[in-house]
Amino acid sequence: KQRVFSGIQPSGGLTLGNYLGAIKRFVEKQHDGIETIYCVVDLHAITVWQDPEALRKQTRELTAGFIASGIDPEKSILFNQSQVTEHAQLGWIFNCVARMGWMQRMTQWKDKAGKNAQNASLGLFAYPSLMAADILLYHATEVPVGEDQKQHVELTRDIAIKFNHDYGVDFFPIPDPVIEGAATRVMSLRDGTKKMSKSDPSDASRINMTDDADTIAKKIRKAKTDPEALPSEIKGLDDRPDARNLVNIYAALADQSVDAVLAEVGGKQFSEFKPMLADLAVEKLSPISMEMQRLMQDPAEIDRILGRGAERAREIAAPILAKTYDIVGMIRS
Ligand code: AQP
Repeated sequence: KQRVFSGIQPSGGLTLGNYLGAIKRFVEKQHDGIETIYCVVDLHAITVWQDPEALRKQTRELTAGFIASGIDPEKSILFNQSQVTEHAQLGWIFNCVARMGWMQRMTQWKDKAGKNAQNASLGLFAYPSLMAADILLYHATEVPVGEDQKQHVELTRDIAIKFNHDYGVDFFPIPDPVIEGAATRVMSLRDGTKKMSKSDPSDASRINMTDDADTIAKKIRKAKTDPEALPSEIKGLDDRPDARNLVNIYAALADQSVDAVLAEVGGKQFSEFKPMLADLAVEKLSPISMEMQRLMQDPAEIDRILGRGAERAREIAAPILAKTYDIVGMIRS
């Protein structure tokens, strides 16, 4: 059976990058015959310090964002990672399988730890090993992610292969990253060469899923562009990262190909294109943000949904962890 797993960190508010690169595609995976498991990865979030109250709020807000975007907690399993302790348990086993050198090569580690790696948490270094546990704990076969997470899914494959090899078993399936659509890498509105990110200190660099219509329009109006008109063909976007980013966002929001968008808007100036993009963004995002606000008024209900999701997740995870312990040689009496 096809089983999809993916997660998002409650390390800040949801961005348009998370929505287009991840959540919107998670929703598209909810079909008959596919089991979809989506996780608010709070254990990952604390690899960088989080204020406890803010973490709780962000966890609920992200859950509301999933539901408001169309994740149905009946069809999909939706939960927060720390409520299913098997994630941390399998993560430990994988810490003993993965190699230091593998982690050191991860670009996200290098970006986030920067020059001050000695002061980064050990958790941040081991992040990909816990992520491998998240995926393999469900024997998931597909992992929809944005471009920036591809390397981590590849490392998950390496961990599964090494575990199977070291213990002479064929236990963990080798999952595939699924990176598709026009917005696998949404860039900062202030710098088209940098990823749009929840933790970017500049709020103008991103569109938050909770931004109101005026804020969205203002951020798009102020987005960095170049003075040229829009091209009518994709190759005209080469070396124009800011222009390319806005066209990609438009295409993803409109569910059109970049070619189709350029056929329509080629030759227009940004002064004309930006209001079109702002209108489209408001049209698509406002209903989601309004629904998020409505859901956030009942935090107890959100917690109940997460608790129920965790129960369902554990039904799959517990036997897989138990079998892993057996393979490794742990006594369970
Ligand atoms: N800019 C982006 N474009 C496309 N996809 C993106 N994703 C994140 N940013 C973009 C995808 O969203 C999912 C969840 O990401 P995450 O929360 O696990 O962490 P991240 O990739 O580190 O995202 P952020 O927003 O940049 O968070 P911070 O600032 O905390 O590091 C993933 O599938 C990711 O690819």
